[in-house]
This record gives sequence, C-alpha cells and structure tokens, in this order.
Amino acid sequence: MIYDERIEQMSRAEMRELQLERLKYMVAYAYDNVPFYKKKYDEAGVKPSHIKTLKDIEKLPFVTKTDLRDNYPYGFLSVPLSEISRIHASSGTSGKPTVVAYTAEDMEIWTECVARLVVAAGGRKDDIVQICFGYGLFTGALGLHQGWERIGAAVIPASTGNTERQIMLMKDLQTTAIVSTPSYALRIAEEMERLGYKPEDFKLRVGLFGSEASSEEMHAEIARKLHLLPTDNYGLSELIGPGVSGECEHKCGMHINEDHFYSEILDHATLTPASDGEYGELVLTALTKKSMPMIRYRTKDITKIDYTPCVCGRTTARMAKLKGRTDDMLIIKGVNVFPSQIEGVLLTFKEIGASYEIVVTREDYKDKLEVKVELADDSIVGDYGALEDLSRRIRSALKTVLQIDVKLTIVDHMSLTRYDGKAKRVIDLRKY
Ligand code: DLL
Repeated sequence: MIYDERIEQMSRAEMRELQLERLKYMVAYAYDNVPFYKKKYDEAGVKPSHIKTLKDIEKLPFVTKTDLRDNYPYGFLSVPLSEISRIHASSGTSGKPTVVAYTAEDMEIWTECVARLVVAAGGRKDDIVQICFGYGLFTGALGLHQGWERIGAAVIPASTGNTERQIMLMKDLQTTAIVSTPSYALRIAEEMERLGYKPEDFKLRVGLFGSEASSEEMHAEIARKLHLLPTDNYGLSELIGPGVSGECEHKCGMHINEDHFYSEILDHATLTPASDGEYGELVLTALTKKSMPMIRYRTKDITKIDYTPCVCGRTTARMAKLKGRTDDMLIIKGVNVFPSQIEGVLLTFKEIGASYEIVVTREDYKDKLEVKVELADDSIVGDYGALEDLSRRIRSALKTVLQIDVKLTIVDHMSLTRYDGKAKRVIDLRKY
C-alpha cells in the first residue's frame, strides 16, 4: 500500500522539476526573510537568481549546527512568532539546545511526511501503536504520534521508561505496533524474557525504529525476539524531526520524502559531490519548510543514495542505513573505525547480548580500543575455557573487519547500562 501514489511514484524527471521549482522559491524566500541567509549569500556573491538548475545549489554556502547555535533561539525564523504553532528542541551535547519551530502549514507537511513512512513500514488504520519515545521537546514522540494518528491508527502515548509497565500495556491493550529507538526495543525484549513472556503472548507485528544507528544484525535480533517487522526511520530536528526518510517493508534503504527534502552526498574531506552511489556526508535542504528555512544543512551523517526505483513500487530515492556520523568516527592508531562496524560483528555471536560499550583511551601516546560485551545468559559463566574461546573468536572477527587489535572484556548478563532513548555506546577518554 502506498500513501501518496502521485508523489511516491513520480518519475525522476518530474521529481527533479518539482524540486527545482521549490528550491528556487525557497532560496529567494530565505534570502528575503532571514537576515542570516542574506548576509551569507551576499558575502559569497550569490543571488537567488543564480539558481537555474538543481546543480546550482552547490554555489550556496552550508548551514551548520554552530550557525543555529549562534542564532539561538529564534534567529532563523522567517515568520513572526505569532505564526508559529509548535516549538521543539534537540538536546545539544553541550550548552543550549537547538530550537526548531513549525507553522501550521509546516505541521501539516510534517504529519503527511510521517504518515507516508508509517504506511511504507506496514502501518495500517487498524493498528494499535505504542509510542515508546520520550514525549517532550524531542521530535520523535509527537512526530510519530501525529503520523500514525493521520492514518487512523489507535495511538498509545506510552513514552519511555518503566519497561515492565510498557509490557503490561502491550499485552493488555493488544498493541500491534511499537515505535522506539532500536536499543529500547531490545531492552523491552529482554524484559519480556525476564518476566517469562514469549513473543506469541503479544500481538506485535510492526516496529518503527529510529533516532539512532542500528545495524541489519540488530534489526534481525529485534525481529527474532519480538516477532515483528522492524524498519529503520531517519530524521533530524533541524530539518523537521522524524519524517525525512524510512524503510518500506522490503528493507532496502530508507525512502526519502524527496518532494520536501533535497539531498546531496558530499565527500567529507573536499565537500564536493561524492561519486554516484558512494558514501559521504548527507547535506539536506528543506524545500517547503516555512518557519525556519534550512538550506544545505550539514547533517554530519554518513550514508549513500540509490536513485533506482524500489521493488515496492515507490520511485523515491533511498538512503542506506547510516554508517555513522562524521563526529562519531573514531580514529584509532590512524585507522577509521565506526561503532556500526563493531556492532555488526558483535551481533553475529549468539553467546553475547546486543548491548555493548566502546571505550577509547590513550596510553603512552598510543590509542587503545576496548570493547565491552555482555553474556547473553549465564550458561558459560565460570567456564573459563568456553569464555576464553569466545573471547578469541570475537577478537579475531573484530580484527578482520577493523584491521586493529581490540581489548575485549566480557561482562555478566544484564550488567551494562540500558537506555530508554538514544543509547550511548562510545566513551572516548582520550585527551587531545
Ligand atoms: O532523532 C529524529 C527522529 C526521531 C528520527 C524518531 C527517527 C525517529 P534528533 O534528535 O535531532 O532527531 O537527532 C538527529 O539522530 O542527525 C542522526 O545522527 C541520528 N539519527 C536519527 N535517525 C537515525 C537512524 C531525531 N535511523 C540525529 N539511524 C541524526 C541512525 C539516526 N541515526
């Protein structure tokens, strides 16, 4: 089932035409209504009239998180505050949050974008959906809530935490779909096991996960433990929140809502277009956002894009699962290491659970990478031969993928920290 056939099955030429028309409008609109853009474009010597083709977007300067921070809280607004109907914020790693605002029209577009992705993921009107994202300034909970509501599903705004109660609700209210971070989905699965439940005790069939990175292996683990079809969903507050892209039931890349978001993949080092189909930094332009124009926003997320039509019948471009972020790529002894590569290896070992921690230290000017993993159960606790053999196999698999030696620490079942929201996997203790 396709929510909006006209858009989601548009030919590439028509989509390009629509994007160009919207881009021209948006660049002129931002230039005329947001002093930040006028100043930046004047300094760079570009005028809205220079945008004649989609490729001309490359003439425009980028917007970064720092620009948003420098213009905190309302410097990017292009409409008076009286036109704003919703305000969200994304928690920054330090200092003030990034504030994002929506006009009534932006809210409508946001809802439609999420509704499309919900349907693509297999969500239907008769679903009972439990939203296990934190309600509040975070865009995840309300964003998904609105989209599911739009397709007519019954929405349970459960929020995060109190996992035992979540499970009770899931059983009693006959929840068929859940929305959460992938790590919280696994936390729910663990708690179900601990409480003695089996997947058959529930009616779950669909899971929309997102807001943090997850490997194919992690999705397979979620599918196995919860008996549902998991899909990956991507978005970011600065552009809209959830609703930028999401996987369909075929799980072969996240369909981008291209009529609202124009995407570029840039070579991280040169900031010029990456070759077709190559990984690079995703730069996004909101083509329709009225309240806060966002043109060429550097997401720091690393992905690649496939423009071929999907077997599901949609023609919208698909972005690959994120490889990581340019700022979470670890450089260990000169080698680039992404946490997602480590996760991919760990999840192939059924003797260990899905939670892990990566600790980076520097001793005597040498980087050291430690990976802490957890036993999946208590069956080999105390069996030093089995533990040693497991440790050797995991280290060797990590070395094959990462090309560096890793210190591996195996800890007891359920002893690593669990997260309700985005999981924190990397602890970098190096002082620069
Ligand atoms: O996380 C929006 C969202 C909510 C998306 C719910 C999907 C579901 P922020 O809090 O602003 O917004 O964080 C955005 O999270 O730049 C990525 O680095 C990361 N991220 C989001 N979705 C994914 C994903 C929401 N599916 C930042 N895979 C982004 C990997 C993701 N990383």
